[in-house]
Amino acid sequence: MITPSPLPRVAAPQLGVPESEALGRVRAFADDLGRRRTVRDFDDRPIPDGVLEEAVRVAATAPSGAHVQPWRFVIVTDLSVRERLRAAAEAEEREFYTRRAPAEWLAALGPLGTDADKPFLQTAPALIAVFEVHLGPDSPRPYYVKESVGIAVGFLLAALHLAGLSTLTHTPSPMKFLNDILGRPAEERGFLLIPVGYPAPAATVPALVRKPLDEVLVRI
Ligand code: IYR
Repeated sequence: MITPSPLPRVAAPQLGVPESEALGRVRAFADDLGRRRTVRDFDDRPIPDGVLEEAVRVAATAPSGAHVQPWRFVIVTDLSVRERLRAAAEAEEREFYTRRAPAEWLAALGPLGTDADKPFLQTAPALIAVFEVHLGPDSPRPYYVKESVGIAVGFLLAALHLAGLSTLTHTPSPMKFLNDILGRPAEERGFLLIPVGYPAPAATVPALVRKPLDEVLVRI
């Protein structure tokens, strides 16, 4: 096996944020991202041109194992494709809610009120299907795929929130139907299906409470 030679190196970016501004900036970011909520009831208001593509550009800046960038993002706005995705997801979800899910899991979902109906796949003006890209004819072996794609999706959700858009990290299971309907090759494996848009005027979200910092943070 030939070991490729190291890449040429360039200067690390000095981001130039004054130290006096550091806390204020990160606090403002926390407050802003803290307003993000998963939304399940979307308006049909269209998404401004170019926003989805730029948000994917943000996602694709994520770090990845061995810099393999093992992700693919499919933006779906075509209504007939969204309808097919809804029908296929609901078929899997009906199995999940009536047969596959253990009682304990259903109990955990109870407070959130989710069920097998997924109208948001049709009503949201856009869906972003996120795939992990595994070894294939045109793709190298990736490393830490879930970590890499998970970070990229975090960037994506933050970018869409910054643009004033709401999202839902939908996890239909299994996701093979995404490959079939979206025509993706076998080395691409569904990771998440993300409806994007504006909340319907009457949309509500559960009154969740986030854990206080001292419950999620340990300092040593
Ligand atoms: N995939 C199902 C079930 C589901 C599972 C979890 I964990 C959630 O946080 C929400 C839903 C569904 O999409 O309904």
